[in-house]
Amino acid sequence: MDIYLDNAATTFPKPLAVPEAIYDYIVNNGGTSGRGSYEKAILADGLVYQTRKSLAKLFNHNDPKTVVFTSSVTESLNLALQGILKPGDHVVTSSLEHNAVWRCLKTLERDLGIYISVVPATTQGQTDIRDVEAAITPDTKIIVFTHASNVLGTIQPISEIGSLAREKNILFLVDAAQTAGVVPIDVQAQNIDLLAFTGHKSLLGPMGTGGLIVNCDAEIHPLISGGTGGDSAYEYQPDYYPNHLEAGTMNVSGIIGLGAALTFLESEGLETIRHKEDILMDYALNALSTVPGIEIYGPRDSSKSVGVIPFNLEGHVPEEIAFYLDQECHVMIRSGLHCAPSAHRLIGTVTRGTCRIGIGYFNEIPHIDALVNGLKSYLKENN
Ligand code: ALA
Repeated sequence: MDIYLDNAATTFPKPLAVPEAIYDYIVNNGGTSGRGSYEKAILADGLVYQTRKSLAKLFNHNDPKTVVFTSSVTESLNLALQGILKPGDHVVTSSLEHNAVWRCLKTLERDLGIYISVVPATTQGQTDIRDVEAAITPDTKIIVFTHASNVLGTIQPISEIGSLAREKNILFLVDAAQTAGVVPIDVQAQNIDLLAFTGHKSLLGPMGTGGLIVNCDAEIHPLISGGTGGDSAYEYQPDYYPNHLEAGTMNVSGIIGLGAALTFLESEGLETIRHKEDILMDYALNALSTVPGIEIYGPRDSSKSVGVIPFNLEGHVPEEIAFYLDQECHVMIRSGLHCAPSAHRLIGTVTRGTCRIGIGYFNEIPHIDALVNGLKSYLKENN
């Protein structure tokens, strides 16, 4: 039996309703969205709009038209940062950012002349709101924070940062790559102006789907220009949403698959999902601590973290451990830097990396047992 424990990279499996909805659309419909007046195109358009509505409901956003679809959370973050920042603007960010934020900011620093302040964090990845406040300057345009680190799992104080940003009239952009679908998010109550999310992680949808919730009236310059299916004689990108930020034929099949995943999530309930992942996380933390020579990083507390556990075995190379687990035990985990070197700098693993398990809703206790047994047999064979 294959055991998948890399759900922080992408969730697997997906609810069967997801491939079924995609299959049904491709085989029985196939119409484009926003571009045709025939019945199938109107039906496809309705399904896309329904997915916007489900996302707006999930994140308590009041306008489905400002749920903008993108191909990934990386694109959403680039859209927000590149679309808003101007030369001389200052940005406050965390010590835990994924390269989706960090490389984008560094490129804007080099090519546009923005300024970046990085808020310190503890080695468990915890951020103190006073350090966020201290980093703000009169030029701060955006505070961009990951909601939870993809390396350490640590959940960031998003509500407190949101209140601070609102009080100081600064835009607040949240990277919800690791939290959307498992940790409740309320863009209104948490004062989140821009929420970037992906469809293929805890939302349980297909790859190639993601979006940006625009809960503010900041002008966002489009990343790309092109056809929107309407106002075609107008020579620029329309200024109304979602067309302002969506150009080109949409990923209708992916969005319909995401819509089916959202229906599944709603019927299971976020609380049930989070509760199950917390139980698995607590079990995994205990079971892993019985492995000789293991060093586990992060908060080691499911209430402060999403289902991500990074670890090393003293004297062993993470890639070799992950390779052994896959080849000998059919257990899939991720090793390396996880595209987030800043978080590895915090825990002193930037040259070596770590192993990382990512727990998902479809994991069960025997999967954790297989991982722990696999690590113990690796040690027996390699010590
Ligand atoms: N950023 C994803 C991960 O953490 C791909 O694995």
